[in-house]
Amino acid sequence: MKGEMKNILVIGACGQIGSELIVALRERYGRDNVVAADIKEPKNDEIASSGPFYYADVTERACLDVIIRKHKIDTIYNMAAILSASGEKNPQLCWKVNMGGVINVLQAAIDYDMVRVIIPSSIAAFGPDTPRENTPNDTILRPTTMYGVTKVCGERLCDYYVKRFGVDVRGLRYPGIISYKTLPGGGTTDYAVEIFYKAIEEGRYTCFLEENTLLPMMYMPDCIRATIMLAEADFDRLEHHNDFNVAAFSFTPGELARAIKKYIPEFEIEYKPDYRQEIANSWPTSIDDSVARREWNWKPEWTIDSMTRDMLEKLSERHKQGKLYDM
Ligand code: VAH
Repeated sequence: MKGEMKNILVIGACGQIGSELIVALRERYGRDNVVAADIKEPKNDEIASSGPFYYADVTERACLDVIIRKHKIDTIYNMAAILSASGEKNPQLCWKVNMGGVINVLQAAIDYDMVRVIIPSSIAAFGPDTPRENTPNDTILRPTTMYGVTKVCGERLCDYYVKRFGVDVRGLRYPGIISYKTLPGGGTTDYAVEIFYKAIEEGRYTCFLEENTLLPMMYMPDCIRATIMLAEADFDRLEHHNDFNVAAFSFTPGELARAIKKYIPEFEIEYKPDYRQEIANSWPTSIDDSVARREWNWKPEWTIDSMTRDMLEKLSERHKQGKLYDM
């Protein structure tokens, strides 16, 4: 145990998960003890006005060192990544950002003797020859996307740094994450967020995946809670490190459309699969998260119905104020 997490750096703080993680961590650890960094400026002042923010590129180690030294950072959450769909458009950049970020954060953990680093993985680490139903935590990892390759490499590198250098690194294999505070970018599961905006704005949505594409998903409040629970878990209980399966529910675009129609009966959907269909077909349909439940008491709280109701409530409120896309 390397001591308590006191001064935290969130890299990728303007991303879909990072932008909500920073707010939750500031509430929990104090606004001046949680530093935000990203390669893009915050869209809203919730991040910039609620504590320190730096423009920083996770692949530039010198940028990180300036922040680490100035704020005596002892914990890093590395949320910076290029996701699956964008990664297939520019695989070399995906490797550079995702792996460059992981190696910089792991090396910084050694150089500054950090308490902990959180380096996420994803269900994208699995591939088409992984058992797709109730996918076990420890199984075949032969992904067919560059994003998935970076996640498997990241997992193996993290395990090596735990065993070889004693770094305390942890991470979750996130499923598709649904939220209303920021628009996701470059993901294959993004349809599950876009559909809510279009349902409210236009009453119809053209989905880029086939109707029956079953994928594991999670609502953002569960995602943030799981991330912080794992970060604060007792290291001595952990047999795994940054490759924990977590799940909440799985649904298809058709099932999500039917859940939305309970609130917007006139909602219509059509399906026009694109290149992301092949990516989705390579991923699990459901996840076995028993290891996370055993090692750090994971348990989801949101369901597809409670998530749908909350998403529509929050976005409808913003739409009424003419601010649907004001992030
Ligand atoms: C993506 N949202 O679609 C991410 C996630 C499992 C999916 O990794 O690429």
